[in-house]
Amino acid sequence: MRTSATLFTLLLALGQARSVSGTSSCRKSLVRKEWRTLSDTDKVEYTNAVQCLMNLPAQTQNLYTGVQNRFDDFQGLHIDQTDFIHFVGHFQPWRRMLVAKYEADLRELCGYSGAQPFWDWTLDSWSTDDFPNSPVFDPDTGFGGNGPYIDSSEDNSVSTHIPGKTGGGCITDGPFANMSVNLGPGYTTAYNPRCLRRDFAPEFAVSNLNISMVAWTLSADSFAEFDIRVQGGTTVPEMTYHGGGHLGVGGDLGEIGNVYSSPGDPLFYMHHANIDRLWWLWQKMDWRNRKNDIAGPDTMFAYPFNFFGDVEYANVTLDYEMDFGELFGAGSDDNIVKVGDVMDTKGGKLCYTYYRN
Ligand SMILES: *[C@@H]1O[C@H](CO)[C@@H](O)[C@H](O)[C@H]1NC(C)=O
Ligand SMILES: *[C@@H]1O[C@H](CO)[C@@H](O)[C@H](O)[C@H]1NC(C)=O
Ligand SMILES: *[C@@H]1O[C@H](CO)[C@@H](O)[C@H](O)[C@H]1NC(C)=O
Ligand SMILES: [Cu+2]
Repeated sequence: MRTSATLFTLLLALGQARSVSGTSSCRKSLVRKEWRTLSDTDKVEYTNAVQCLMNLPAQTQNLYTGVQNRFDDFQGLHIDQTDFIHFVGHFQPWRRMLVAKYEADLRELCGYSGAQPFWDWTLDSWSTDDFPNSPVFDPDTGFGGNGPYIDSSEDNSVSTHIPGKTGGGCITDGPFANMSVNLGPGYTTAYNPRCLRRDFAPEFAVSNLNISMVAWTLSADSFAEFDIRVQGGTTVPEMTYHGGGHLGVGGDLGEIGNVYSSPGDPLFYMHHANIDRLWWLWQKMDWRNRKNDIAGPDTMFAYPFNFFGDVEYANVTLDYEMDFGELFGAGSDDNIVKVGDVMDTKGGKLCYTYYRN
């Protein structure tokens, strides 16, 4: 990887993003900020709002039997859709809409006054000592930390063993220490209440979430290539920053490392807001050409993600209709969102931007 050249590209991108302004009917956009730039009061307002979602009635019981609350609706949808939203061209668009809906619910249902924050994990990935000390894991002004160590090296239920994992048990501090993860693990939306587990893997995190990984990803010159870099592969050495966030925190046993039930950890939304920010940043580096650049298959593990052989597919286009179950209300037309509706964070169905800290 040509680190100096790609870092230069990144700096150039940060400069250019400054001059981009909004369009259409989105005049006063929400500005999403990095977690550590929020005041302690704002941080607690956010985690309180997430707890509020966990205390509001579920709306998708018809589809996912185990959902107990509004937070679970999002997890249920992700579990149900997992095999249609990974290693596809709408991987990033689907999550862009999911996070925007989560943000809207925090504001509209729970009175949260801010924007969805993001976790820029590069700031915690200079060394393996930095990672577990991220402000994001702070027990008082964050999401709490790791679980106690559990040896999972012989655990056959673990699909991908992450080297250097350091936890695995229920988290013991922070606002989510006593939360109930209600669905999963894996492909089930039956009610299965349990604690939230984390299993930090600092070495894996540092090697996938560092600034050169980001610079390399952003140096892709087409969405097709960018998206391949973001999604990475399915084995440990092939993983990149998307897997880095999930498995750097989730390790072998953590909920956020489960490809189906990962949104059971509230950090999912902090990680995916950052993934979304980097897509936004990549788009802003050449907005004219990239605001409509989309690629990739409509079917999981089809070209170019055909790791397990060829799969029949069509390419995703701006007219591709993404499925949100009943997240936007039973029978609502809003549950179908076209890729083209989410290409611009300040247009179509969206109205937010990112603060460059
Ligand atoms: C979680 O519950 C235990 C037992 O009820 C309690 O001692 C602990 O303080 C609680 N922790 C948090 C963060 O709420
Ligand atoms: C940063 O990430 C790259 C992969 O993109 C990796 O090769 C390199 O070893 C990482 N640096 C550190 C210090 O882990
Ligand atoms: C999908 O797009 C790629 C890249 O343009 C192209 O090579 C491939 O043939 C397309 N596949 C289909 C099924 O149209
Ligand atoms: Cu993810």
